[in-house]
Amino acid sequence: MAELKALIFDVDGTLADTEKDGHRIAFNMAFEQAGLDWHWDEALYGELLAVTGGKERIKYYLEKFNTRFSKPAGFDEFVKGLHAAKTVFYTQLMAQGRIPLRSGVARLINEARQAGLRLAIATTTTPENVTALLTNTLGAESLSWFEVIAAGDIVPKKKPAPDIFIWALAQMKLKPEEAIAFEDSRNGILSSKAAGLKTIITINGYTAQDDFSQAELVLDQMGEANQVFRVLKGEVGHRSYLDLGLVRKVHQQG
Ligand code: XBP
Ligand code: MG
Repeated sequence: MAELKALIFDVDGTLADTEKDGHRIAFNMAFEQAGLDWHWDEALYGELLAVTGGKERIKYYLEKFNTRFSKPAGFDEFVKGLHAAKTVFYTQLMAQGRIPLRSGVARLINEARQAGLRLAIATTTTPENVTALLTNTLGAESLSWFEVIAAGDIVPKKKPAPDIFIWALAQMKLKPEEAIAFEDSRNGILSSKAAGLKTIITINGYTAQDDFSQAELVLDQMGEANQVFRVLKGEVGHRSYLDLGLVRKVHQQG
């Protein structure tokens, strides 16, 4: 078994619960600003999460849930404009410190840094959103902790395609067996597994019912010493939260 050299993190849903109270709100603010009567409530947004990428999600909404909207000339530019406005609103929400990191995330990242492991991010979200989340949670210096931040349109095919993880691995000159992925969703695990990565899942409200049969470990959260995790799949021995020792154990298995 190869030695574990790097941890590769998804962002939305994994590092922080950004979808319901972050992205969704920012989309709605952009729609309102543009004078559109579209509103994505929590339930509809859950359905829209089937498609990753904000621009792609807007198009999916119009194809499947709002077919009566007549597309303006220059439709792609219209969607791009809406999405750019959404990104501005989203980064403003992050600057207000609205969304904390999920339990255990900061601790695990620090453990990994202390152990000399390499860190990367592989996400479909826009790069500015990653910068905003990290800066407003771990501090601006945390951006330099991640050797690679693979995000947004850097690869044309977003998750569930494996491209973003493959791109991150190539940048780091690592084989998939030398890293492990952290994900929260079905699209995420389809992507990480197709890139050949062992994967640890932390579920959230939108992804609790997803099929994670391919995952090595499925938890409700990473947890802390005083915040015990619930194990939905996998072997954790005596542990009650996800520490680096357990990550290494999962990496070594099978
Ligand atoms: C994240 C996404 C993104 C965000 C919105 O998926 O699907 O589309 O919801 O980001 P994952 P943008 O966690 O699997 O990477 O609007 O910036 O695209
Ligand atoms: Mg995610």
